Amino acid sequence: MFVLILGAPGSGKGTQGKILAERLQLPKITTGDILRAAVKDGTPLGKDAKKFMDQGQLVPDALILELIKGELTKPEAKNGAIFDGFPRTAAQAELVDKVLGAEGNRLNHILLLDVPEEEMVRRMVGRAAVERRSDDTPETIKTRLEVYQRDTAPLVAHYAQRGIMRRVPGTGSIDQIAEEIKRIIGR
Ligand code: B4P
Repeated sequence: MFVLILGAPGSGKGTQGKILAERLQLPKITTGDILRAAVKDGTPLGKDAKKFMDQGQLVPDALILELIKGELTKPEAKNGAIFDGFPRTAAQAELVDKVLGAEGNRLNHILLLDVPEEEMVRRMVGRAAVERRSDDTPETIKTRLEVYQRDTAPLVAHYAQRGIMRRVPGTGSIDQIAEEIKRIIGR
């Protein structure tokens, strides 16, 4: 089963993706975590990506597409995975379909976490106080929300046409949202 969790920054993708992956016993592929690890390790990808991440911009597709392809073709993701943080652009969405399709697979569920902007900002500001992520500053949060509207929100219309996208109200407790996701997916 391949599940995509879609949503703006701070909508709870990472949080719900982790719960879902543990429950379904599937790997979770999170481009944000992979990129942050690359930055921490000082790899060439990390060095290139850091500039964009610190400004709240997307890391260019030229750097991301190979990374996604590599993750999707790992043996552990052969029978299913939870995708969190990608696709974020039309080119990434196209690649996901292509790589899954080559193995006779497809996205089975697309969950769109729907959260008002003020709440997302509140969460990211709260996280900044705890985790000190370099992109959780007020200025960068604003840019990330704008970039989401410009580059990623168009994917919502694209996926809605397939009839497998469900809007999940993303406010309420983490457990309530996880229960709603369980109800939608049916397991
Ligand atoms: P991400 O790591 O994907 O960051 P994000 O969009 O902020 O989501 P995240 O998963 O961290 O937060 P969540 O909503 O779960 O990306 C970071 C950067 O990496 C991007 O800006 C970009 O530069 C780059 N990048 C990543 N993927 C890319 C790609 N494919 N292409 C190009 N660039 C890419 O949670 C936010 C907070 O809310 C948490 O503190 C959480 O505890 C809290 N929370 C969650 N649910 C809650 C609830 N119900 N109630 C209260 N708080 C809640």
